[in-house]
Amino acid sequence: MSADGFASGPPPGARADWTIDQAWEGYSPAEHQVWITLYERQSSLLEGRACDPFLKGLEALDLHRSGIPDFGRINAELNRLTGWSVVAVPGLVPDDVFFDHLANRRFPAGQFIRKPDEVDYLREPDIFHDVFGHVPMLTDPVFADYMAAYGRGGQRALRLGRLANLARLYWYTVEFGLLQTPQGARIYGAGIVSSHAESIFALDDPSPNRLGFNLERVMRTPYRIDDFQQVYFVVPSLQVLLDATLQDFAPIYDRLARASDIPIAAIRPTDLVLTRGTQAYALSRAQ
Ligand code: HBI
Ligand code: FE
Repeated sequence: MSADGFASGPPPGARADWTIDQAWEGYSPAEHQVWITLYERQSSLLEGRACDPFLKGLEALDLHRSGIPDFGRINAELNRLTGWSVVAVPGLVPDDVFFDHLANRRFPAGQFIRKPDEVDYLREPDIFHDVFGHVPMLTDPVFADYMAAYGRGGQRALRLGRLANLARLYWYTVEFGLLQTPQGARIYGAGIVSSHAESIFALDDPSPNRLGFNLERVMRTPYRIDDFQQVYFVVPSLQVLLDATLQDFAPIYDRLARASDIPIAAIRPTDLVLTRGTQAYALSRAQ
């Protein structure tokens, strides 16, 4: 097993870059029904919660069709909009493979869909998390550039041994990021927007901290992989995200090597505090 816990090469049936055929015609009516159930539950919730670029992406890619989308169909439009395409993979892929796909504007999406009894939580990103959660934002030119820049940054972080810091940036933006708008904070993070409960918790619950986005602050902050986040970071615009990746990370990594992690629920004097959370949810789960 290699460092990141993967067997030396791609699984049987997968290509060298870990991609597989989506085999859209192979999905059963029951699998299409899971997508429809999840889609209808989320889309009725997201007006007024998801940011405009996300909602426009859902429409542009026609993801509300009845059932699991055919990557060939959505890629024609996605390619035209931002040069991105969705490729099918069996599940999580090694970090270096993941970053190479992102750097080349290919989003690796799980080919499988969760079981009806897994509707709320699943171990590994399935096609609903990846295609409903991540792909609509790839229709936005600025975010599309950010994701490609992140892929290049990930390749460099692997070479420098700084992946843990960079993974936090992905987690608190691409997965759990919030965007400031004149109407208030709106969701752009895939992990939130694909979760019914967290789409409510992230915006409405008094428990989590909501802090202004700061690149190095985020890269020093651990995250939860098993429950709602205890802190969400809010960007003033997607351009701020892209600009943050266009600087040289070497001096940042040098400073991070000498800086300690910031406790997950802590608020620092230099933080821009939008919500000083009660942490009541996290405390109730800790007992
Ligand atoms: N593989 N398919 C897939 N999807 C992911 O989101 C993913 C991955 N491999 C690695 C990974 N994410 C993270 O470890 C990196 O963001 C650091
Ligand atoms: Fe994800």
